[in-house]
Amino acid sequence: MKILLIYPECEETFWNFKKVLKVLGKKAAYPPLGFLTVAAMLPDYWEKKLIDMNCETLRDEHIEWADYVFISSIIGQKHSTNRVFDRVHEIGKTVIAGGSLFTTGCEEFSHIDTLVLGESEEIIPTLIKDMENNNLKKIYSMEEFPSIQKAPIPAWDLIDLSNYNSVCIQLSRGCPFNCEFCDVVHLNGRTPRIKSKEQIIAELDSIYKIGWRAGVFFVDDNFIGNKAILKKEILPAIIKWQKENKYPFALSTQASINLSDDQKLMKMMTDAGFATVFVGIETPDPDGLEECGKYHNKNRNLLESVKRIQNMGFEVNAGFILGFDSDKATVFQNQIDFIQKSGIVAAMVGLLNVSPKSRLHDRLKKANRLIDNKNASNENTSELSDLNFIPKMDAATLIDGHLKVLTTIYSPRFYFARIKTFLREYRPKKIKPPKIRFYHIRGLVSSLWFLGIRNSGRHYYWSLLLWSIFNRPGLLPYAVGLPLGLLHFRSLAWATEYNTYYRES
Ligand code: B12
Ligand code: SF4
Repeated sequence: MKILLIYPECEETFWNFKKVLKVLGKKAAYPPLGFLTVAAMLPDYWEKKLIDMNCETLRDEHIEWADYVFISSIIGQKHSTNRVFDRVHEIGKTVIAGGSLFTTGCEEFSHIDTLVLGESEEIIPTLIKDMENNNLKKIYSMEEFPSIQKAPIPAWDLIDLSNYNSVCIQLSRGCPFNCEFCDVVHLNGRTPRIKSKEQIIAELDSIYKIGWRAGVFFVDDNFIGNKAILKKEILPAIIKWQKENKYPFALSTQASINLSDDQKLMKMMTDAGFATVFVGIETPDPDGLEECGKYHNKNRNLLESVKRIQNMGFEVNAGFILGFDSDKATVFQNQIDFIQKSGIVAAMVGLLNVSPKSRLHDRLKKANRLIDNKNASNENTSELSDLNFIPKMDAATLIDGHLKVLTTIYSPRFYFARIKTFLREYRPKKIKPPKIRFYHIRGLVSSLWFLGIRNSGRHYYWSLLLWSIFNRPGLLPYAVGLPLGLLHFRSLAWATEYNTYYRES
């Protein structure tokens, strides 16, 4: 049996660092972890080919070669997914699709031959049998969340890792919280399921053995969902492994803000080599936090929490949302002020977006406030994206306010000021510096050329470098590296600006 696995193109979003990746000589930020996990569950005697359209062009010959075509997508790949599906059908092949795009929005994809909804570890054996007997069903769905300990080591051999900026692995699925807008509880449940320490070490070994020596992103919904096992088993095992192997990987992950309350946990994480953490802050306004049920962010000084994490040796990236019912006209300036004071350099500010499988969907449906908009997205970066609910605030004010936040925080003046604020707080753990690689040199030259010479805000760049040399000389590599993100964030702000005016005209 010949299986073609197609990973469609990712749209222009916060996470699509195309411009930065290009200067670093990379094609995509991360490999498609879910798909590689699925591929590893298929029989060895089947032939498999994976086309990540973010790295290479999908050609008709690829599709003609296959007996079946598998597609894996999340919401930011919807338009490319539809185009791929049409082409595969024109060529006359059967499509089997899975991933969160379909799990949360399967009604929209009833034209696809076979949909696999939810986590697939317990579905794949039946799927294989049905494919071999030519007896495919329309829908396969999980009855209950499978044990994550059944997840195999991803089939890394199907991709060229050098195309990617960072590798992804996963320790746990699920999050103990239940924020109103979030569909993670539907996708992965509220009780975090966690891999064994042997399993995660085997995964680290697998990427080490194929020569990877750079970033590893733990894609958990909330890495600290089960703190007790982390502290007792997992982190000690990762610390030991990293020490034995001389810290080959710089680790990053996603966690809730209560990480800042646990000094011991933060210390263990930095000892394990974690250096970056993405946190969902959403809004500094307590009314907004109350409304979306993000109680763990309430009744705390959020700025202090961020600083505590930075002081412990993490770069903090964070997500922010505009469009809550409680948002007042001041929300835009408040978000800007908070982001600037926090030193969160990579701040992802999105519009509220209603996932069909969230509590927010149920509430707004009852209130008749949903808009049937198949192009909905939490970012306003293309004419295909739009709101999918009626906000309390006037919609045009919301869209304009979102644009104002983006163009302000991604302006050179604000961006470089944030880097300085961050470097003042940042106390990285001293780990042997990584071996200099070609892409580090490319990064240095690109930073000097694009930000120091060609950028209209170059005086901010040079002033940051000088400041760093005199005040935080040990952090100079960060003062040179972090500005590169501006190449991406500026283009994100411009795309939003273009789209806002396109819509208004
Ligand atoms: C890692 C991650 C990312 C990475 C993706 C890296 C990569 N190339 O894989 C980055 C940081 C780039 C990212 C970006 C975004 N993400 Co994201 N991300 C995640 C996260 C945290 C984990 C995904 C993951 O790797 N899981 C581990 C693997 C093993 O699980 P899996 O992918 O679900 O795969 C399993 C099943 O789905 C199934 N399966 C998957 N594919 C297939 C295919 C077939 C044929 C079959 C049979 C089965 C199958 O089998 C697998 C094993 O059980 C999820 C949260 C979540 N709970 O899913 C959000 C999530 C997927 N992201 C989300 C969003 C909204 C985004 C962004 C749009 C955010 C933004 N505005 O910028 C962007 C879009 C990027 C894009 N692709 O266009 C949403 C998607 C909502 C939806 N309904 O689709 C999620 C669910 C988070 C959330 N609740 O908001 N994301
Ligand atoms: S803490 Fe994050 S992953 Fe957990 S429910 Fe809230 S938004 Fe979703």
